[in-house]
Amino acid sequence: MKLLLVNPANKNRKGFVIDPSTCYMPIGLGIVAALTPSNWDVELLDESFEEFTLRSADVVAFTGFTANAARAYEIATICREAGMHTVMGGIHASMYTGEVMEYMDTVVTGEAEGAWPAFITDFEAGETKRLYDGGIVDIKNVPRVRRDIYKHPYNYDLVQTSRGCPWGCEFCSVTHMCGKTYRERDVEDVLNELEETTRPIVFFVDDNLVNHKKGADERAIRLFKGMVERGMKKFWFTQVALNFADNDEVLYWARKSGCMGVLMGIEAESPAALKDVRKNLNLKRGVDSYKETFRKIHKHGMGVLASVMFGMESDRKEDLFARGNFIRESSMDTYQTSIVTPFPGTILFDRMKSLDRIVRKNYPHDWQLYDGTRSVMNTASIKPEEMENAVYEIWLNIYDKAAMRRKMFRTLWNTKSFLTAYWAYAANHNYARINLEGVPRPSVSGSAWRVFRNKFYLKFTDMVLWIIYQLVWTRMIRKLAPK
Ligand code: B12
Ligand code: SF4
Repeated sequence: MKLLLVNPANKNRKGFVIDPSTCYMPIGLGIVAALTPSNWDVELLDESFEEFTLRSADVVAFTGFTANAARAYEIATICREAGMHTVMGGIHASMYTGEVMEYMDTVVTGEAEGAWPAFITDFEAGETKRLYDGGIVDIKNVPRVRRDIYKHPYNYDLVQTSRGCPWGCEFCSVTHMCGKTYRERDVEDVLNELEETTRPIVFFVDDNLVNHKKGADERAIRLFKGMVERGMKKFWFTQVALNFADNDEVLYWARKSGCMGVLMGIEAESPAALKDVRKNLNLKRGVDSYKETFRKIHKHGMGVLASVMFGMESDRKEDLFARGNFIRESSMDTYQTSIVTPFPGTILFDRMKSLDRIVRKNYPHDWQLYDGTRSVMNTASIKPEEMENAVYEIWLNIYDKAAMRRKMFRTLWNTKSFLTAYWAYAANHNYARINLEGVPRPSVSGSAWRVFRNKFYLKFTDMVLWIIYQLVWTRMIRKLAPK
């Protein structure tokens, strides 16, 4: 039997597939592969690297973010016509199941561990069902990701150490999809899986690696110490919340084990905007706590990758620009920015739907716009087109080459780490490429002297960065890669 795993890519968003540093391995499919009996032949086709072409298989199984759903349906239609059995699982299939059933022979909701073995048994017996629900499984039953399927040149290895989040922010699907309870994998098992990874950089895809459960700090320290004790020479980054900076020992071991930086859901600098999206985690600590949190992380040599959103209910146009200024002026090192989007399965989606505020709803076609770079709903005072224009202007400003370079020098000053500064700078470039769909251009307007100075400054720092890249970064990554 042959199983073809497909990670579909939204063809209208080049930014996400511009180069390997913006493409991530779909580890949900690596788990599906691990759950598939060894007598099956398994192949992964990741459209981030390679466009789909028809090939033979008994089962074609898709994963998919909402933004990629329409593309999955396109490919599934071709495969069904060729007589193959199509299945879809993952976030969109779990949150908008009815629609997915129209395009697939079988739909799997929830976690693969709870459903895939039953699907395989039924398929082999020739009696598959239309729907399987994997639910939320006991974390002990999660197998290690089957990594031999990843043949494409991914820059990072993805590893998940926990699932679930109780906070239920309005724009986020995690609480609905992964449950309200933090489920943590055994640290030794995670360390063993880390030893199977082959790339020098690891991304821990937990929603909060150091969560709010009792004992979370100790668990994190055990994990980081374990990496050091086992001599793993990895660099890593992950997602955390403001509490990450509370414990100096966590910060110390995080850095010692190779942490370059952490992604934090900052979302906004204004309490009103945080209240709009129910970001209670940040409201509880207060927006004034950001500065000190960033300082503590910097003190240990790590960078802050802040996730920031535009287009909350109370945002007026001037508030969007004020948020842009906050990004530039605050000491955050990298910024992942997006427009608030009502993803299916979120509280926001249900609220906007009941208020009839969603304007881009010609589904499945319009799902392509649901990737955080487009505005798909009316907020209290801003229409989608106006929102997109304003945010694009902000992007040109914050992802301007000189602005990113200034940030890089500030990161260097704050963290005293070349590596962190370079990582933060490269990550900003990635977000610039994703949002602006290309390499950011330097802004060179103003007086003749200003233009000359800016051009000289950019040329000079381009050269310095090229030397650092060649002499330090590339060499180090090569040295860390397994022989
Ligand atoms: C890591 C991650 C990323 C990585 C991508 C990694 C990758 N290649 O998949 C990066 C950083 C690139 C990313 C980007 C974005 N992300 Co993201 N991301 C995540 C995160 C934190 C973890 C995903 C993960 O790998 N989990 C671990 C694996 C094991 O879980 P899984 O994929 O869900 O798979 C399990 C089940 O779903 C199921 N399953 C999955 N596929 C299949 C297939 C079959 C056949 C079967 C049977 C089962 C099955 O079984 C698996 C094992 O239990 C999730 C949050 C979360 N906790 O889910 C958000 C999440 C998926 N991201 C989200 C969003 C919105 C985005 C962005 C739009 C953000 C932005 N503005 O830039 C972009 C979109 C990228 C794109 N290409 O379009 C949303 C998706 C909402 C939606 N409905 O689409 C999520 C849910 C977070 C949220 N806020 O709600 N993301
Ligand atoms: S945004 Fe973060 S804290 Fe809020 S529900 Fe999602 S994962 Fe939890």
